[in-house]
Amino acid sequence: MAGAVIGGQASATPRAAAVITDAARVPVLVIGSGYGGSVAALRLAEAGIDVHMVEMGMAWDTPGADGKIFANTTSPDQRSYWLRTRTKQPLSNFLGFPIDRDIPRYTGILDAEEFSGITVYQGRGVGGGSLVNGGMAVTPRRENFGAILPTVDANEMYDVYYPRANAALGVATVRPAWFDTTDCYQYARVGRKQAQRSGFPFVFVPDVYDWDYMEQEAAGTVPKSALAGEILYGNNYGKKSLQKTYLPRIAATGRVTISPLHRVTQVVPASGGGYTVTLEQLTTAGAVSAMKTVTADKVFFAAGSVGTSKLLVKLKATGALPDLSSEVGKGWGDNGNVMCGRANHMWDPTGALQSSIPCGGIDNWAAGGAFAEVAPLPTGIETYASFYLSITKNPNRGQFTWNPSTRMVDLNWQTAWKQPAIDMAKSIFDKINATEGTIYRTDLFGAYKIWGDHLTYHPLGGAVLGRATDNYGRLAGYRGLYAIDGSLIPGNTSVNPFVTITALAERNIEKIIATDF
Ligand code: FAE
Repeated sequence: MAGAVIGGQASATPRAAAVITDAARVPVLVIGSGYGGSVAALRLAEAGIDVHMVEMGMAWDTPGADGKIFANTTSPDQRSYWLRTRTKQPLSNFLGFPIDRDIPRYTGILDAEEFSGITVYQGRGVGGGSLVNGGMAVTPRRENFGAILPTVDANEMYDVYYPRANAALGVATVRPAWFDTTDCYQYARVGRKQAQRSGFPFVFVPDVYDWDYMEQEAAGTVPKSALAGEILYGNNYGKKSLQKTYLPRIAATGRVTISPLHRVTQVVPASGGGYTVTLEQLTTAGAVSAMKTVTADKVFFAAGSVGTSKLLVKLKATGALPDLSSEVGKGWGDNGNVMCGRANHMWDPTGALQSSIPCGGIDNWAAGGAFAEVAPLPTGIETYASFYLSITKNPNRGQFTWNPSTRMVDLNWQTAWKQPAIDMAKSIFDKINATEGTIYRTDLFGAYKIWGDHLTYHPLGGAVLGRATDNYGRLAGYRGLYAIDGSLIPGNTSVNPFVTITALAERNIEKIIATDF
């Protein structure tokens, strides 16, 4: 299936014209096809440079037996998880009971990657995290930018690169008059009312979901996605993932090939210049069906914060790229993610029908260090629950290190390091509970557990800009190697990260094309 129809079935990714062949010599290899990788590929191709993208996940362009490309959140199947035999749902429990179930092992779309003390959720496939995320597309407040990327010129970002990213991603905000009346945002209106009654500012959160399409879903005139609970395992309609924005533009240049189910394992300097890159071609069962070795003049690491950090730490420690900076692997943060639910009174129902796309949040960053999104609990029944994902100013940072005995990369995070995040979230919800006379839910993350403090959706850092790289993502120690994804950002963006990742990639690639090619 091909052809981009905004709002229509998410099948707009062009089929890879030709997967990369063994012994190929290419000008540019991009590792990963999320935000950073897509920005790099598009701008390089527009500048007349041929690019090969390699992506360890699948293409996500072919419907399954049910006629849909993506599985529904309420009925996970093999498409839902990356090489697991049991689901690992972020909300692990309901009414205290575990809700995970067995599934066939498959190269599914959502990776729940487990490190000590934290599970890091990531998208797998052509489009990276854009395939699984909530589409919340938030530009940080300008006054917070200096703490997010201290070495980057804020004027340039807010005048040029944030607007460029927002336009290319198709960012927009819910229509307030519709928000005020639609059943599917009753939960968010309860969230707004309760925030305001406790004196907290409620703000609309922009998103890349097609809001006109969602209004049509509510009117019953189009197939449902947000209103059918689709989100974590992909949206079949409505969401403008990279499959509907950057990737069709990349295809239109005619200069880019994309090789899905290809995983990079090794990058070493090539004897005649450039870099020799080793790729494993994967089956959908996760087995290696072929090994390929290609040579690239330049390599862009866009495997995401975790993927890029793991590769760089391993390549430095094993002697493949020994001159990489000792900063590689450092400065990793969870964007302060923490989740919780509150139990409302019977006179404050949050609605049986809930749009899976959040559209508003509580901004207490300046006073309490937390920005809390009012998130859905799309169970299909009335739960009287309010649910929140908070992004907080958690100062703790982890480090990736090479473990020679397991030959794997570890992350030294500890669950206790979420305590500052919990305290910052409590600065909002203790007050709301006091005002409303309500309590926290204790049944969503285990039996009698209030805080979802075991996970993050927003891994950031590990190849921090200006430390492991220069101020444009050139990796120290090697000409022609770049990091261009969330690994550049030192652990926190004060809001959801992908707009900042995209805008920073736009800034960096413009400079790199002008000076390095
Ligand atoms: P990313 O999009 O993760 O792309 C990296 C790609 O590289 C992936 O496709 C990998 O499969 C691939 N890869 C990794 N290792 C290799 C390898 N060795 N060889 C080949 N390919 C490889 O990176 N952010 C928001 O701003 N708003 C939201 O609403 C939001 N909701 C989220 C919800 C969920 C459930 C999750 C998991 C994330 C969410 N995020 C959200 C985070 C956002 O998706 C994430 O910050 C970006 O996708 C990161 O972009 P990168 O380009 O860094």
